[in-house]
Amino acid sequence: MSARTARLLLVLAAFLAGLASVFLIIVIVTGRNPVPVASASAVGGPFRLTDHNGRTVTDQDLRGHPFLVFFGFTHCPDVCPTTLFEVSEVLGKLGADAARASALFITVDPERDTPEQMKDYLSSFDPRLVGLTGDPAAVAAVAKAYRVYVKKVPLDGGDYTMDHTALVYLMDKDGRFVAPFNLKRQPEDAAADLRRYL
Ligand SMILES: [Cu+2]
Repeated sequence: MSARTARLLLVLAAFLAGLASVFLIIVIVTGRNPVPVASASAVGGPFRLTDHNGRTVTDQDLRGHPFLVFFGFTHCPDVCPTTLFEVSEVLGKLGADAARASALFITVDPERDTPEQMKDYLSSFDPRLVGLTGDPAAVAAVAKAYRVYVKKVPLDGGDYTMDHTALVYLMDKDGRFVAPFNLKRQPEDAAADLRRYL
């Protein structure tokens, strides 16, 4: 092997190693919040859960209004609070029109997220946000209907966290899935987008 070929191979090896590490980082980063792909009609469905005031809420109660749905949990370190803050900003920009739309925060951690815990947690966000919880089977069924990935991950010391899909779903007034709702834009733009479905 000539010195030149050896050097080329070395460069190639370094390049591939770099590529592999970049790929690994992408997998690790996205692996925390896998986004399942599903057709529109396959997202959403009937549910019966309990809101943060202890009242029963079903999908039928939401008919006639578009709504946003986000799945998460109150012990979430950053994705959930950031998303709920962004949704709060959109509700703020909707102003009075927010009365004709809903924004749901459905827990993926019913074990810890009791209605009281949800109420306490949501007090930091727009008061129009509705926290929903229920028995584990009911919550698992809703998560499944929305094609939400949920995984309990044990932490050192006996604690645990939840890996979960971090999409916000926009549902229309008939309860049909429209599209993932983009919050990475100006809140007034997101509000204008939501207003089109009122
Ligand atoms: Cu979260």
